[in-house]
Amino acid sequence: MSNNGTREYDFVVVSNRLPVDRVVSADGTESWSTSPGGLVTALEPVMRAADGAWVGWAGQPDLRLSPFESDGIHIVPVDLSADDIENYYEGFSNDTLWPLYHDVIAPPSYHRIWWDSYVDVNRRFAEAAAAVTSRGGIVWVQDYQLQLVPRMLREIRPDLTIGFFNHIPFPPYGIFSQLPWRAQVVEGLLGADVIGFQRQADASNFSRAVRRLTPHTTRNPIIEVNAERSPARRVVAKAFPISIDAASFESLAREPRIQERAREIRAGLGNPKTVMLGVDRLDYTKGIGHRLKAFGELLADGELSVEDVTLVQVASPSRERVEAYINLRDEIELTVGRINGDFATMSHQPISYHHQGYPRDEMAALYLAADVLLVTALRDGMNLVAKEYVASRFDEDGVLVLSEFTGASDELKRALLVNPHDIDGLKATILRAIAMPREERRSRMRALRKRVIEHDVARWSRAFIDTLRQAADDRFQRTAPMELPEDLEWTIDRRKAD
Ligand code: GDG
Repeated sequence: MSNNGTREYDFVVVSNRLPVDRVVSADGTESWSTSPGGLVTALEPVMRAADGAWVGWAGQPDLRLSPFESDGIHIVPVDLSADDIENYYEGFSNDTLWPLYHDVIAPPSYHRIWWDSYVDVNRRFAEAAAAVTSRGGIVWVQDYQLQLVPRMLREIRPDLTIGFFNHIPFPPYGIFSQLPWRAQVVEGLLGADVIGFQRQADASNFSRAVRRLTPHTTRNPIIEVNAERSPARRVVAKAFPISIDAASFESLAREPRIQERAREIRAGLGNPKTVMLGVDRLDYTKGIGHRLKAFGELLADGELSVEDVTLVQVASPSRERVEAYINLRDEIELTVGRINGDFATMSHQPISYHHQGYPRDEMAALYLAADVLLVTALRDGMNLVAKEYVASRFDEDGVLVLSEFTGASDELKRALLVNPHDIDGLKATILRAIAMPREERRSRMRALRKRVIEHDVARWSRAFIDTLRQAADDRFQRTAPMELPEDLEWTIDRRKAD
């Protein structure tokens, strides 16, 4: 407990979005349900063991909530106004950083007013974390929306050990250097003791940006940060490929009701010989259009017939107020409509398209129902859908077609790897997946499963937190015991009052 009565925690996770959703029932009563995301599952055991707290936004504007507890997790809400959401979240996060960090697949927009809001909101997150973390505690900041938080937090609380994990790619310098605020972003991240990336290539891109933009020296995986008036600080920047709770996907898929549902799904599609599946947020990084183009051409060429093959495409709604996403939806739905119009028979439809989100049970049934999973992302930090498919296939069947431009392709080498830009190559790979003999499917799926089961999300969070603890130990050995500035409590209180 701090002097001003705020509860403090030794382990604090900070992410843009809290792991809980606000549910308002018909009679107006309000409750919170834990969102079943991978991050919550990964961090829940750590949070419980450390009695930790989660700092983030509750997903709706102007809620002005006090800290509360949900399902045993201590929640510390950060309030965002409608303007913050427009400028910091939909603007700078999703219309500047997202396209820039995904190889400029869509053109990023640069607006100073969005940047100002990003700085302002990052500061509020840093202050919220500073106010609830105990002396010498650990703070783990998540993702691209909060890249300035590590440095801002270190300035307020030099006693803390700070980690940062980037869930999306970190772009090559030739692309990153477009960002008008590139140096501020790099210095923001360098406030952390450990910076985690999905792939080694992302960590290397970051180190190169550090060399180009700052006077700091890099010797993989260490960056020596030299700041005026303080001793050099060591930052570790390396890959920690994220994963899923593989065991829970497998046990869900093993439930008889899920297997029954998988059979029902196939029957509902008219029991085609082959069911192919795509599951993506409706996002231009996911290469949904490339997948549809390849499938449409295979039907047009007569290499696939609508009686034999159905493509189920789940495109879950995403960022629906951002213009690029509104246009993407129109494009994809036009293409789906054309392919279905051109090739449907009275009894069969080539594409079963769903602009909806589904419960986890239904996802598991879909994975079991699919002979082929198509992941054709043009750039993707990791792609958890690929890993979920593999984890669900306890029957050692199913073929994973996986884009080389996903982080997952670094690990899942026995998938059928494709370059989604090469439409002929993609078509050939789809045909190969459909025709693959059972023995080859089994041997490939076995190898994929071994990787996903051994490298699950618990291992990911353990590896990151161990590195963070190690960094903290090194820091305390290299420097004299750190004294908290005397006016620290005052600083935090004053900032909160502002
Ligand atoms: C970012 C990075 C990185 C999707 N539709 C439904 C649904 N989902 C679930 C999937 C999966 C998750 O959402 C999507 O994760 P991905 O990894 O595929 O992609 P992003 O959303 O872009 O995530 C990515 C990830 O962060 C983690 O670091 O891998 O590269 O872009 O779990 O199953 N889940 C349910 N219904 C749906 O309709 N229940």
